[in-house]
Amino acid sequence: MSETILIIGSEGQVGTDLQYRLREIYGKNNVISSDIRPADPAKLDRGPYEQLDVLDHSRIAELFSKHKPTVIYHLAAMLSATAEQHPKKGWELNMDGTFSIFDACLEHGVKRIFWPSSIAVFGPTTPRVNTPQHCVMDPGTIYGISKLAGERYCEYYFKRYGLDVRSVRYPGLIGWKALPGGGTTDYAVDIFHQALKTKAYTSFLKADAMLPMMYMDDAIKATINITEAPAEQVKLRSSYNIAGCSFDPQTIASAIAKRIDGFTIDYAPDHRQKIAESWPQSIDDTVAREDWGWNPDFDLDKMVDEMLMRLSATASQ
Ligand code: AKB
Repeated sequence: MSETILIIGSEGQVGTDLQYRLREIYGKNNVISSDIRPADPAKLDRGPYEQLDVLDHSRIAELFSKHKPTVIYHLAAMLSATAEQHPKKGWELNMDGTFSIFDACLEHGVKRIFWPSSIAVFGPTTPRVNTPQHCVMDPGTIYGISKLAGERYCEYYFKRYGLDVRSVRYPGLIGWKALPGGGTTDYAVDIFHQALKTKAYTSFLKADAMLPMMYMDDAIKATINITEAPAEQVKLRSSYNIAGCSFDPQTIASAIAKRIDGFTIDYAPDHRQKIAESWPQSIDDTVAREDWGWNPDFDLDKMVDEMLMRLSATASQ
């Protein structure tokens, strides 16, 4: 099946891995990367790249007319911790950016769009253990509020205009190709880099701040699988719970210490601890498993092995 895929926000943590995988599947020139950053001359051989600010309507129209994408992955967003520092900007980027891209999809006849939600849609009165697909959702961060509003918007556009939107609620994502930026779960990536560099890490979350997490390969698998699933299998047009593995800083630290002699962790919780305390500890993803066959491949040990192996190999290149 020939597709022209446009990734919006391609240079972020998910976009970096996603563009790589989609180019393996669809070929380098059928996947157009775009991000607010100027083109990086060192990366030009990866495939087509366009500079795009999602708040710039005329540039969006220009790129949709030029490339005629059939599938969109709209990843551009401000994450939880940064959005708490800049609530208005966070709301504008997360909401207005989504409005513009959804409208462009309708105007230009795009077949399908993936839009990411997050565990941040849940809040302090949500059940925290095995959080169900449907339950109380009272997010307390501007990021979570924008994601919950976005989910409702996805379902509205599907029902009212027939826009074929697919979405999952990402947990904290852990990958080696790119660093996350501005999230509450970022410690779980940083800890690997510091473990390899200095054998020590200071966590900005408390030792027992348990959160749902996922290895990037699983997140990319979920993202592509739901986007490519037959439409009738995607019964929820808001967003699906997906789960990888849940852990807290002390548990991941001891998994790393088993593999790196002398690794130590200490704790200096900051403003992000409060955000973490308002989020689930673990997620029930039964509905995604039943509807479109979701199934993760990585548990904590497999993920720690893979992260240390990949980052060590990159460092020695
Ligand atoms: C964040 O921490 O803000 C993100 C998320 C869970 O959506 N990683």
